Amino acid sequence: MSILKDIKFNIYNKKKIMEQATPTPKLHNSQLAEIESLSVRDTSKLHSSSIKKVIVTGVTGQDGSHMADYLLKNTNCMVYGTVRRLSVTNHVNIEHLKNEPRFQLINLDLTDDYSIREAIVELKPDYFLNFAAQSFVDGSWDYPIQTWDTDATAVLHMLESIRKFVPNCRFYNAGSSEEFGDVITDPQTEEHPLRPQSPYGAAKAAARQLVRVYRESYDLYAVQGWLFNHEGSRRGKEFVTRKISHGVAMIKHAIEKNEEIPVLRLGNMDAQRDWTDAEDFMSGVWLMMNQDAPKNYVFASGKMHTVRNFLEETLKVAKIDYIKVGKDEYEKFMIKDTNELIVEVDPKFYRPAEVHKLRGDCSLAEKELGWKRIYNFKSLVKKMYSNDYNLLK
Ligand code: NAP
Ligand code: G4F
Repeated sequence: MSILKDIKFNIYNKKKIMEQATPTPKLHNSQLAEIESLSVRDTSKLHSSSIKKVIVTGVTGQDGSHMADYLLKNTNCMVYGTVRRLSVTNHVNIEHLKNEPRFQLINLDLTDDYSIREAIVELKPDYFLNFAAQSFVDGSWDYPIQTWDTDATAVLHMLESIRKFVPNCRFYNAGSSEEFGDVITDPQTEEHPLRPQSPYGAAKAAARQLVRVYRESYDLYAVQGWLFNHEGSRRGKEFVTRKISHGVAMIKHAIEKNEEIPVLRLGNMDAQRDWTDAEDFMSGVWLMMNQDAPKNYVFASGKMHTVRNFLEETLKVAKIDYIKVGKDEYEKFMIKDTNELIVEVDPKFYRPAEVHKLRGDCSLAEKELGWKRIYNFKSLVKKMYSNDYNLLK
């Protein structure tokens, strides 16, 4: 068995090997609630050359944390997750990795190009997976410039440093179905034109062009997948699926405790999305990063549901019998027996411009990468609701 295989199966050997691979400095021990992040100034001697180094930006977020889990489980890579300084740290999605010897946090802020360059120059990664972004579409109208800086300009800084200092490093940027925006065919394939409808979609589309230009100009392995909406228990609570799973779990607890019911307020119930379990996408991204030649793919479920469908499925899983009245901004859901209000539309959640429907065609990824999904819409709803219900207990 190679020493790399030992890492996976033998705790004693794992520690021993990582002492060789990462002599200094050590992660903080389990007394601490959070993992201490290091300046890359301190990490230049953290690895042996035989172990591949992967930088995962946005590791505190949904996808970055799942990607770290995927890599630690399925590869022998050393994973460097990036974090930025916040007044109150938010390591809940990576809490379980605090004693993992192949996982190290480093500091990187998308708005600080020096920190991007330092990470690349000092670590000389084999892969750079960029999941960090201002990822909330609605928020991109509130913070259009910050969204552009983080979702487009920062990508340019990454590409520049990679081409100058580590041209063999494989680069992934997290692209989005929001780039398709105002869609003209259904479902959308890799051939669909970019018609973004939000500052967020426009920034991701610009980043895509930069990735292409750098790939073609400098022969970099640089790609940007089109990932359709993906969700799960690590999703931020402002996104509609988690807002629903959390909101319905709150309603269920209130019913069970005979307390006042917290009304869930939503925006456009008719919007349609192609929702996949986020865990299913990690293998797709990694497959995309390990082909003979770089190529962009669509990742999706191929199924489309309205926001209303997601809500109704969640109410069903929660075993809440309801009646529905009204239309558009007057649409309301009430408990069947008591007529108590549980959900209503609030136009304040409508967007300045809406992407009305998105559905991806992932047949190319299935055919060329052999990518497969495990979960479906119903299992996703069940997982998200159960997680929130149990968290609230
Ligand atoms: P997320 O949960 O919002 O995570 C975003 C990550 O970016 C967080 O770790 C956040 O750090 C980090 N970040 C934000 N601003 C930063 C800054 N200035 N400097 C450093 N880090 C910063 O998003 P996600 O759902 O995992 O999505 C991951 C990526 O995929 C994003 O690029 C998103 O746009 C894209 N995407 C997502 C979906 C989806 O359905 N989830 C679909 C298509 C594309 P903090 O924790 O410090 O805020
Ligand atoms: O959950 P959402 O905020 O996700 P959205 O806008 O589709 O963006 C997500 O998916 C993109 C991929 O297509 C990613 F690139 C992006 O980073 C993010 O992960 O909203 C989904 C739909 C929208 O049509 C919105 O108008 O739900 C509708 N909606 C209705 N009520 C609501 C609400 N959205 C939110 N966030 N909150 C509501 O109350």
